[in-house]
Amino acid sequence: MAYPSQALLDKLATMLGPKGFTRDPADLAPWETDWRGRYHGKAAALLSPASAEEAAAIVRLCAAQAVQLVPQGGNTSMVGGATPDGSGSALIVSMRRLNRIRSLDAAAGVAVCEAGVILSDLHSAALAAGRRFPLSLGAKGSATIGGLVSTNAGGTQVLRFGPMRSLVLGIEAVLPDGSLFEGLAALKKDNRGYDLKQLLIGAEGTLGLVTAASLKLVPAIGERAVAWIGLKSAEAAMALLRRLEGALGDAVESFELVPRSALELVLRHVPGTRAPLAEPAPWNALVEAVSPAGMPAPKLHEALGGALEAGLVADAAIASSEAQAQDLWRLRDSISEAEKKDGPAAKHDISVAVEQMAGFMTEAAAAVEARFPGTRVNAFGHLGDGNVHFNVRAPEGAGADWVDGEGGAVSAYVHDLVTQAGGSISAEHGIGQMKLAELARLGDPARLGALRAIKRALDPANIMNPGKLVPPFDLAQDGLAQNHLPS
Ligand code: 2HG
Ligand code: ZN
Repeated sequence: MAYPSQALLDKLATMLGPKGFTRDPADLAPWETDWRGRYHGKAAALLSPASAEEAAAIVRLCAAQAVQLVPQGGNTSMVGGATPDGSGSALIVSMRRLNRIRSLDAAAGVAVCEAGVILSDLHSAALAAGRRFPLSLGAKGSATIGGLVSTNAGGTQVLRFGPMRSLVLGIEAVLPDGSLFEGLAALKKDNRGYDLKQLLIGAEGTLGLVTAASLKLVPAIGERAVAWIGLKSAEAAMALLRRLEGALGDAVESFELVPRSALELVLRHVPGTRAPLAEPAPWNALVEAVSPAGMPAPKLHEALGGALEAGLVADAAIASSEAQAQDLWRLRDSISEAEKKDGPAAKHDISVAVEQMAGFMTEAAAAVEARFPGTRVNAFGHLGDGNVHFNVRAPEGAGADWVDGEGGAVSAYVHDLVTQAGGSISAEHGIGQMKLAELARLGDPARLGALRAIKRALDPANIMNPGKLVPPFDLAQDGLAQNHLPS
């Protein structure tokens, strides 16, 4: 790790101009803390390149002096993945000025977007062209394409079209030596060896700076049907999903599980929301089924009617207008925010095999609440992907320090259970800083060895997003000893 010299800072300031370079503490402050307010860092400057060439020039200059760079998009990481350490030596590279949609070919179904394009802007542009970019998540108004690629983001629409990895057709990125990898061509077939594009997806900026991506667009929706369904158990939710898939096939695009506790948090903390069902149900599913333009509306009503008769469903509300559909989605998309407002929680983003998840959740919730009295499991999310946010709320009245105290023991316990079940401790949020120690503790040696070898090979000086994703090689001797594990 090296502090940038005054000469380097001067050179960067001249190259990037006032719009692209600042050291003003007021400009830096919002980007030195993650959105959950858990990680607080310090940067020597904030760099905002306006082109891939400027980004490459930044990396070349910094690589020459082993100055570390922290790439940043919308700063919506759930795991401190875009926050610098506290040393004040790193430079934040904001990709937000690189925000052009370079091209959008509706017929081919490809959009080439720069890293700073905001997800909801891509949604609008695709719609205007009669297409759709299917990936969506609560933070769509601020999350950027570069961050979504770099974290292989998931979200609420993964069921049919997969996570970011299945939607990225090509990538342009600056590698840690400052060379520009020009891989935007949307080739369907390409067997020139190791797939650098796939390595960069989900690399959390540790192998390079993604400057643009070619993304897959899918047919626009003709009609969508959105329903909020009350259920007795998580197991019943899983059975309902399989039943709906049987009846509607891949028209079922979302199937989100919401426990009563999560809905109550939203109703308590998010103004303008109201309960979707007359009687609160212990579990709820938010389902969206779509049909392409010109096709009859999805047969969600009929399928739900059958499930109701079979006793699988307790109650259901089907949105009868687009405004109602949006209100139902708002309930789901606000859970994170409501949980944060309510108080401290130990957050877990876990996955197990899809068919195991309902049983796992039920057993793990009982085990956690018995072992840590007063805690309240709030597990919600992407049941159809085998991925839930198994968050554990602190006992009533606990302070923010609970997360790093007992919360740490809770997390270790949850992660042990998930690992024993053959699952993952990070299904969609990534490792960042938050899960680094847990990945080191629980990652199998082959996986950790390969992660480290790849990082070492592509970024030997460890300048790209240090202290994230790759657990330290050897704390005593290695450059990565500068990692900052959560205290
Ligand atoms: C979601 O699915 C996000 O809402 C955030 O991935 C989950 O806050 C969380 O734990
Ligand atoms: Zn999620």
